[in-house]
Amino acid sequence: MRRSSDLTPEIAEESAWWRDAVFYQVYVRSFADSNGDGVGDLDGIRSRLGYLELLGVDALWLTPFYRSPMADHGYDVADPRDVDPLFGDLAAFDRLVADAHEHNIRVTVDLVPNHSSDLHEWFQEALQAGPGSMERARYIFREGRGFDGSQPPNNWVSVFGGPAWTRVPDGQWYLHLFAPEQPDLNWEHPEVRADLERTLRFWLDRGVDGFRIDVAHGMAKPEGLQDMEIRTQVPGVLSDDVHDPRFDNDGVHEIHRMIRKVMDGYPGTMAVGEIWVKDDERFAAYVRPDELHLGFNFRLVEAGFDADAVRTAIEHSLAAVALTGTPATWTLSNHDVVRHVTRYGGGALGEQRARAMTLVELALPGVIYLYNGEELGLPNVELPDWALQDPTWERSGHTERGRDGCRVPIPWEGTSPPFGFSTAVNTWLPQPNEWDHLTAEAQLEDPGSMLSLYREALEHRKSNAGFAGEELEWYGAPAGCFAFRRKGGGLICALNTSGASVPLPPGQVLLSSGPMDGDQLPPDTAVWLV
Ligand code: TEU
Repeated sequence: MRRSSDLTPEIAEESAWWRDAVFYQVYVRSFADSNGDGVGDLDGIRSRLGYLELLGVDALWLTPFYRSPMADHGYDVADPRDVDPLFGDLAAFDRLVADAHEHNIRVTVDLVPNHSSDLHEWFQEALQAGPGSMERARYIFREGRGFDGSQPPNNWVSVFGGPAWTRVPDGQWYLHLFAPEQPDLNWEHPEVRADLERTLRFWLDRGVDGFRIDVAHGMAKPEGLQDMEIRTQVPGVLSDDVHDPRFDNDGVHEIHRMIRKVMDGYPGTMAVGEIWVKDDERFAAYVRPDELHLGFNFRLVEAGFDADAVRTAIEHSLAAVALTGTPATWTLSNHDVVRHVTRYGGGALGEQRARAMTLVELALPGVIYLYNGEELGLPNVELPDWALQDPTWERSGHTERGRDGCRVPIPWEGTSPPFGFSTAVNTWLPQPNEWDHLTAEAQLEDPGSMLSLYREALEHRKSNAGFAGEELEWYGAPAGCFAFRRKGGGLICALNTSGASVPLPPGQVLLSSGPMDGDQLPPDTAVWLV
């Protein structure tokens, strides 16, 4: 296992490997199952490292694999320093890190500091200890409002629907911005901070190369816990500029400075924050030199398949980090949002547009995060009610179907479920029978497949001088289209979201997302030129 002394700060600075890295988000329970229980696990990931190397990714982001009752599929952590038996054990984790490094792939892991599981020993102690105890002080317990305390302490709602407070038998209420099984930790408490530092060092000492920080805009709460402005909340949409007191409170930056201080003792490691903050200046505060190395922004996820909307998302994202010296971080999908093949219309059109947007994303300067099977062109799945497990489904009174549709296990080979994901036919979420044409096996040798497009694009991005530099310049373009040029290396990327073919910009076609229309760029297509 590597110790922090393996790299000198100078080498580490040079090896700021993450600044143009391609990460692959492994949704652990849906990537590959090694023991036939129908759920993905750590040894399953290890068995597919050759595929990930062939795909051409530089690093992995593993979603939570820690001990958890799985009320929110692992984002309710009962022990942040142990592996849940569902996914293996610490020895399996160590094997995975060692083998990934052998394949020249780095490993980053999820960190869930905003809340714990309600089965975490601390929360169980808090329930036993009663009001005013130091055990309760590790969480956010308050007396209720109303003459008998029967009303929640404020009007905050949970991201998953319903109130953000749950009352315990002795009459106090505790805060949970997500599910009741995810009580928010009190970040004013020294033991909470000390425990996170312990967790950071525990995984860094096991050789991880970094972290993805869950709800990085959470943790700090406003002193008075004042009421929020209740607006209709569209799930998965960036909150607008009206400040939401539940998130993005200034106290959060001291927490990120503490995290960064620990990580600076492990040169060559990095942290990316999940930051659902729309205001560019407030977003930029998270990636200052003494805070996070990178910050997810979700503008590309939120933009529809429209050249103007995509250009605005790109310009906004670059502007947000321009003053910080931090590269932008791009993603089209993750485990919380509808897969982009479906977002762009589904079926053949959705696939065609997803191919185009992949070339746009991979042409951009900075860091890329690919999501669990997007390289196979997987769509969102309309799962039957009986299969739904996302807490959103229950907490929204069966009005929000939740995120399971983007989490269906990857199809690897064969012509019917479980498509090589597992030896168990009953996988934790059912795979559609018609995924037989989407398996990695069916696509690997097909030059026209989505998988081949990703492999070729990633190869060019890694090796072609056209991708040098961090700045873009925009060309004039017909309505519904755009073209930008990487000012450093000269690569040009053009996108046509209009309804008709348009003339190509000048240059030699390096790669296109679909067939050209003579010397014209057809609709729903993107092209790279050098
Ligand atoms: O999601 C965070 C999240 O959903 C909120 O930040 C919300 O989307 C945003 O504030 C809306 O404006 C993370 C994980 O990615 C997700 O899977 C977990 O369910 C959640 O945290 C709780 O840990």
